[in-house]
Amino acid sequence: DSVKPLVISTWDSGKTANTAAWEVLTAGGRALDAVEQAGIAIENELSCCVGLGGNPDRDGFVTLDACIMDEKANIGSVAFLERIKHPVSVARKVMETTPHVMLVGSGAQQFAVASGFPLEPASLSKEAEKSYKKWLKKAEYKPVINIENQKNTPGKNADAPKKLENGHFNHDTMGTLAIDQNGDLSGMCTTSGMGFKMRGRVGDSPIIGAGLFVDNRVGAVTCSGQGEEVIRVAGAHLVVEFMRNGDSPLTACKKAIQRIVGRDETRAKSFQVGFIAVNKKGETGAFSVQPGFSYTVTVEGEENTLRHAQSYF
Ligand code: SD4
Repeated sequence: DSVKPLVISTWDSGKTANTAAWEVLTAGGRALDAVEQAGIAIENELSCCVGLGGNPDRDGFVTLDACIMDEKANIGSVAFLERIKHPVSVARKVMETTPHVMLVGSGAQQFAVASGFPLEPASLSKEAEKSYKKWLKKAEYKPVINIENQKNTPGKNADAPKKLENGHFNHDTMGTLAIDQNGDLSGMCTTSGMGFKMRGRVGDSPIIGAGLFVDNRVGAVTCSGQGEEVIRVAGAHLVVEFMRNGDSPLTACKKAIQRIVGRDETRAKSFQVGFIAVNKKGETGAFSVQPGFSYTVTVEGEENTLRHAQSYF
């Protein structure tokens, strides 16, 4: 017996994503449509780390990464995409209307515009502009652990999510995984990447196998945190493989985190990575390097339950 439908998303802000996905799932829609709607909902909100309101790169430009994967291993991805509001939908268009799986930079933007996505102004959100000005004073690249669950203030670290001036919670790279009423799995991941990154830097989030992986026979995985560390171990794919070999979602996420930390435990103290996973039965699990990683699960009768992942440290 499996739990379905089900949706699980990274961080506290997974509530927004899950709510959008749940509407699709309860109406009998595909998991693919559900996760795309989750991405769109989160890209519409002001955030440090997703969509056009996100923190810019060190040259002051917001550049977006996203990908999507369905139950048939169809995949689409965009990276280093500027001035387009819904990278997750562009990723889906790449998947469904091109012979390719990934488009980047000006080519991705050209494709998006040709596909009917409006070109948005290149301006920063008020929050991002404040953060960027503050950042420019020192101009050091120092990712803040769990920035996704904090107010958008570089250098501050606190556990509790704080409300932004517009009443939204600040949030992060949003990864969403869903099982639909048919029992089919899909996932998506969308982000503005690490704030104040080098121009042209791409993280794990648009890379199938790193930031997201779905195997309809086994399960689905996505993650948030320091993308370089996730790419190094092909993170999401690694977690799916552990589940394929019989591990529960929790154990699989834990083993992948141990793999990442095991390279250099001292260095691992300075970064965050958190995985969330769901298996074909609808069992969920998560694990992170640092405390403070949260995720949101929605199933019948239990909507948007916030859970805190266990962590290595
Ligand atoms: C990245 N994994 O670009 C993303 C960042 C992230 O919440 O998760 N932010 O490396």
